[in-house]
Amino acid sequence: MDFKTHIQAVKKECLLALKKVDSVDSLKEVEQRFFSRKNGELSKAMKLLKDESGQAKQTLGQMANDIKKELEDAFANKHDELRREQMAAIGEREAIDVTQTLVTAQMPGHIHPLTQGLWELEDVARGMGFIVEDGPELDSDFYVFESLNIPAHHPARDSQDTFYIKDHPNWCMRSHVSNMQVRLMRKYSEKGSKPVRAAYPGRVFRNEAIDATHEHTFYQFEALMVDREIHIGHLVGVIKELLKGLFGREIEVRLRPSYFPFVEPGFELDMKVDFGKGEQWVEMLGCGLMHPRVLEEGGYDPHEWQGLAFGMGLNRLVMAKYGIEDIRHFHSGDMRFLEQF
Ligand code: FA5
Repeated sequence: MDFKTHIQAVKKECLLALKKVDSVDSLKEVEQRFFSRKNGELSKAMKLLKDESGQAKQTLGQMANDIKKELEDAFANKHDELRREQMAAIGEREAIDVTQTLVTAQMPGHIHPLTQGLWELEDVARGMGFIVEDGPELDSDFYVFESLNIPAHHPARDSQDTFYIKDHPNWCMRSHVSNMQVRLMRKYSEKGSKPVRAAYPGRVFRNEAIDATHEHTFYQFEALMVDREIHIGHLVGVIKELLKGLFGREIEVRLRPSYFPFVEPGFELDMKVDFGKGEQWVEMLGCGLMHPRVLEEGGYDPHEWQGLAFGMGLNRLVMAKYGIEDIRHFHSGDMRFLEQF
């Protein structure tokens, strides 16, 4: 077969194969079959050119180049055509019907159970004359630990291990909202000591082994009072009033002596609750009378002033209120859980 007949046969065959192509993958296969430098049909045909000579060789060479160019264009067009089809299919598949009724209009959102509990507690606290304050989640080691009688290497740091900022050892995610104690007292004592009643709820963080009652990120509701005559009666009274407001009934509690470096004496308060597996005593909060050194840090003379403080685990209170058996439900994003509140 002479060169001319051969290359024209290859062209015909190639155009026929191209016609049958229906996907980018099969296009690649055909391209490989004809254009592969090593053993493509076209390259093989081109090699026959060397048997020709003189003027004929030049004319045939020109013709071969034209055919090659024509086939390349045909491939490019086919490729565009396939891409367009592909995009149209995606458009069809992922179309958004902007005229469709808004789904959210039929499924209004509602307030998260933790926020509901928080707002209820805030209401009761305001009713007792407490101002509600907000504080930083990322804070200095001073406010989270030092100012609360917890120097570096104090064992109390182990139970409140938290998340530190790389290259900034003096900053951490607060492990309790007690980081507000000295900050708040300083604010109130700045222009001469005055009595304080403040609540300061918020999110806290701990390097914690997670289980049904422990999260690494949870909420606390803390409050403090500073005045000239504060005693444990006030402490228990305020706590019981808050619990009564949240639960809508008198709550049975038990106070156990405990140790927090920033109070003296210190206690833990347990509540009898049913998380769905029968009643049991569960630790709900830490509390106590303010340590003289903390009062002093806050700008109050401990010989004249006294204070109380208590920090409750908001997640656990809300669990107790609704009989929620696992703390991990709160941040699960599971609608079956959330829709119950
Ligand atoms: C504190 O955080 C103290 N700042 C509380 C305090 C305030 C004491 C003022 C004295 C005066 P504690 O680590 O025990 O204490 O935590 C307080 C409450 O937060 C616990 O009683 C519990 O209800 C809740 N809690 C603690 N760790 C977790 C956790 N990992 N997940 C969920 N709730 C927790």
